[in-house]
Amino acid sequence: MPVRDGQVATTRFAALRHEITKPTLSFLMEAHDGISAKIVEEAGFRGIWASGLTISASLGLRDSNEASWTQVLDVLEYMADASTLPILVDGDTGHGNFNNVRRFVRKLCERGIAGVCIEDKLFPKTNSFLGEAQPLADIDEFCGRIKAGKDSQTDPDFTLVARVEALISGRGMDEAITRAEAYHRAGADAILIHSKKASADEIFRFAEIWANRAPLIIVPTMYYATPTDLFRQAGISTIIWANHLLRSSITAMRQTAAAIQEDESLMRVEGSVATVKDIFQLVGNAELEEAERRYLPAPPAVGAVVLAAGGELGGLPADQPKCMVDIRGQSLLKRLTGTLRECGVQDVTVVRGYRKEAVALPGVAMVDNDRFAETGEAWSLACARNAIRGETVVAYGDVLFRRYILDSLLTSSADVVVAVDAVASVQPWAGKRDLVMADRRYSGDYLDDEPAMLRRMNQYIPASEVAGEWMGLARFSARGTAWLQEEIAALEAEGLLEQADMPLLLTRLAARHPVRVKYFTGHWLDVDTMTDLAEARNVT
Ligand code: SPV
Ligand code: MG
Repeated sequence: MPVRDGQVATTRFAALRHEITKPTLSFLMEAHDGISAKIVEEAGFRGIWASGLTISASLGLRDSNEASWTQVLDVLEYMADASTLPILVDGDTGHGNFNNVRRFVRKLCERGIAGVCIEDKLFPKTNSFLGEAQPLADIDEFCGRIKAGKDSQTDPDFTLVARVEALISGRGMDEAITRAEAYHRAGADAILIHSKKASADEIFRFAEIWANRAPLIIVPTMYYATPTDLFRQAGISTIIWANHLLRSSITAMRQTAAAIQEDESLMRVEGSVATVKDIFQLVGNAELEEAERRYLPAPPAVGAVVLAAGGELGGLPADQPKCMVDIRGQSLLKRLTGTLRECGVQDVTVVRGYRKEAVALPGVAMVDNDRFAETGEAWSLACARNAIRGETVVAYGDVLFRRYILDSLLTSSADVVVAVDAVASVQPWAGKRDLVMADRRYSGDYLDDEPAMLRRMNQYIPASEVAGEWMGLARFSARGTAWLQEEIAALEAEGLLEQADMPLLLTRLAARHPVRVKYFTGHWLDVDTMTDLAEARNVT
């Protein structure tokens, strides 16, 4: 339950009542839909003003009861769902006579709307800042609306605010006070005294005469320049900032629309608008992901085998195995398994060999290739045979890559797919071992999604034929994994398993089965030298 000023408000009704009745000044911030309600809460406000003007305007309507009261109720439901704050709704005139107020209040209570403000005008209302001398309701009739509203609330803490329009309608201070007194006697929990003057003088005069007989609420839209401390000193209970989120969004939307229309491009606006990620965060996508894990059947687990038996990184002190080098506070292996896990690959098996006692990571299974000095990668992979089942990722233990690269392999429909850096085909490739020849080279398009198939992988591909460099990352579907097991068995039967490397294994696989090449352009590296290590420390 929210703790407010040391007190525990057990409901939103109680929370609003507390805001309005507590001795210090409170603030309600305007919202008009679910997302603006969230933004009010995010900003730290303790209550929301659901403005009639801005809810109407956000629907493209005038503040003249063009939206029906049930349509307003629907908007309120979104707002209440989107935020935990109490909402005081602008109930206009109550949408009719006492009978309409009764039904409105009951429905508000049902939907957890903490309070309503009704104004002493006639249905259909007109915004207070339009025209002069708008007709006011008969005092007794309006008192009937107040009583009916109070008699209909189903929560004892529901707040009914009576709004006095006498000053705006030019009826003078005496009538304003008379009306406020009558409304208070009729049961209103607070009085909203409204003014459209640029100076707050009449508000201060009213507050002085009123002398806090009931909490006093104000809306300084027109007398915005008055320092807030003066309202504090005048004993005002609550200030409503009545329309500023809608107004600021109109300004922002106009600027963005004009820039895009003019430029026929998003470049100018991209840096200044909220990110899509921000939207996901605001509407709580993280909660949905967690709920999916709780309620959806778990997808078949994806495993990974990381080949980390190989030797030390030249130049590193203390014979450190390559996968354990420190990249800004985390071992390379920890970063690699972290990326795997972020992509949903939980069961990670590491094949270690060189300085195996130094290779350890909690929650990661270790398999040893004790013959690492005289065997190759295929042998290491075969050491982890038992972990190669179902969908499996195979990765070198010295690579780092951006998460989207693995995400894209995991969502591929191919049974075997290898990540290939196409930029490597235009870079100096001499000395690189895992060069790729494919049936189609990278098109150069940002989104190259056309399938390409692996033909060969080794260090002898002629420069003119190189399609790129394998990043040391491959994904096998359950079927692809079975092919991989068959190929390991075939190498073994032919006496080649001890010396085979991954390029040979993948080339043989590609001769029998489709092996898809997925092109990327950078965003990965393998750590072979101290220079690579320095680069890894920079980019990760
Ligand atoms: C609203 O926000 O809809 C109000 C305040 O009623 S005002 O527009 O000032 O009348
Ligand atoms: Mg209004």
